[in-house]
Amino acid sequence: MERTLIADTPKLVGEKVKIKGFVHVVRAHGKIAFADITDRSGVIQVVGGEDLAALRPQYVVEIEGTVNSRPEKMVNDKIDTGKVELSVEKIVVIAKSEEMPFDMGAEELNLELPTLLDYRALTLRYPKVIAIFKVQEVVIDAFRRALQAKDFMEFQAPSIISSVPEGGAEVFKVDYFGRNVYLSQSPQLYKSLLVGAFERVFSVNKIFRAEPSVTTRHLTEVTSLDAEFGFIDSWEEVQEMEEYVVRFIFSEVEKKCTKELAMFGATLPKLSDKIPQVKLRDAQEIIFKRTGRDIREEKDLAPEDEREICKWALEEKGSDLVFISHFVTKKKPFYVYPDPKDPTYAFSVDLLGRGVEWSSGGQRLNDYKTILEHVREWGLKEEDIELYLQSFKYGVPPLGGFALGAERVTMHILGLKNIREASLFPRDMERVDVRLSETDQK
Ligand code: AMO
Repeated sequence: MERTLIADTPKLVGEKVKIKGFVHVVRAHGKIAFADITDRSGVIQVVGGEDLAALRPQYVVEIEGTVNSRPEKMVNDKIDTGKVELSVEKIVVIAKSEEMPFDMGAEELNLELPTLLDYRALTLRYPKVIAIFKVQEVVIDAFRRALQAKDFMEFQAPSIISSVPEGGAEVFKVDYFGRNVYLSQSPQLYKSLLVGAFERVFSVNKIFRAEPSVTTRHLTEVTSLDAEFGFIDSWEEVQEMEEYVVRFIFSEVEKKCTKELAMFGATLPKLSDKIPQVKLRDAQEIIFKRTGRDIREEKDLAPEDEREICKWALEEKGSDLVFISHFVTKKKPFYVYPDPKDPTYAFSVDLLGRGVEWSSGGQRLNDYKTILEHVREWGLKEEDIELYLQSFKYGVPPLGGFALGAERVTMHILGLKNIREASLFPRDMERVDVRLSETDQK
């Protein structure tokens, strides 16, 4: 008999089927037993006797039986197969599982984060954990499709690079045949130079940040959703493109992830007709007026400022998202485009959502001579970014772009407390798959 996917069983009432999947939970009541069996398509209740009662959580099984309608009062509206159940006729155990270290059948896993991650290969099987990554897949796929629809071309960015495009110390040095190179902090220089070849590009790739602190919003390996395009008329065009992409992502998640959102009691971020936008200086003024905290001379927003300006955006503009523009030029990487009216500030724009930064972006310098001046001023070596400079030497149109962190977007769509939950295999300074102990240090 061919395998039937669990999701198809409600259409097959009265018929014999064979399902294959995992035992999620077994409930034995005397001679009668119930089990929830999951496969990639869903979950179904199976009814049987001693054979079924003998199964253990996470056993891999093949079950033949008849699909029956459940009695009215046994219908479970919470699952798609809630109107049916499978009466067991034959069970084959395909693979056994050892004793569970915790109750995988519980309504909520309720594990401390370290335990959730120590047992990642197992906890990834939990339906609510699976749901996080279904949402993330839709986010990434929507990012791709939104840009493809605007004629952007996908490229594969290198991970081994010779320079530190974003500046700062948060970079992993790699011994490369006796020379120093780095794990890519960002595909920034490649996406910009590719504008010279393809005009509009995007990439979905890993970036690496040697974040020396353990916070709820930082990883050392991040999935970066990068876009860059040329022939822009202004930095605002970059912001508009980003808004279009983010709206498309939300609409796709709304369409395809109803079940997953419901599992988390999550609602998509609220949007007004247009995502509000404020300059850094104005944001600081707003925060000062609202809280009395005078941060007006600061060069950037601290995490509590980001939370406050997001609160303002929601209360005053009805939006969970807000663009902050015109950051301090010297606090941004060398490639930012200073505002000609006031070069202290740059045509850069961050998107904040639900209290946290989701992306950075803006217009970039495209004039070769000005780029060389910035390279010197920012203390970079021309030879480290030779190909990038080569592109601009031979002419690149006005350009800009942005990068969204896929884990942060997923985390804030679902209201997760820690970004690690939104990464299949999160890396931080204390963990690479397993917890790193001091004795591991070389
Ligand atoms: P930036 O450094 O702001 O900008 O990174 C872009 C976005 O990537 C995500 N992100 C992170 N997420 C989790 N943990 C981290 N350690 C981490 N670092 C970054 C965030 C952030 O907003 N080249 C520019 C982008 C551009 O201008 O196009 C850049 O890298 O969501």
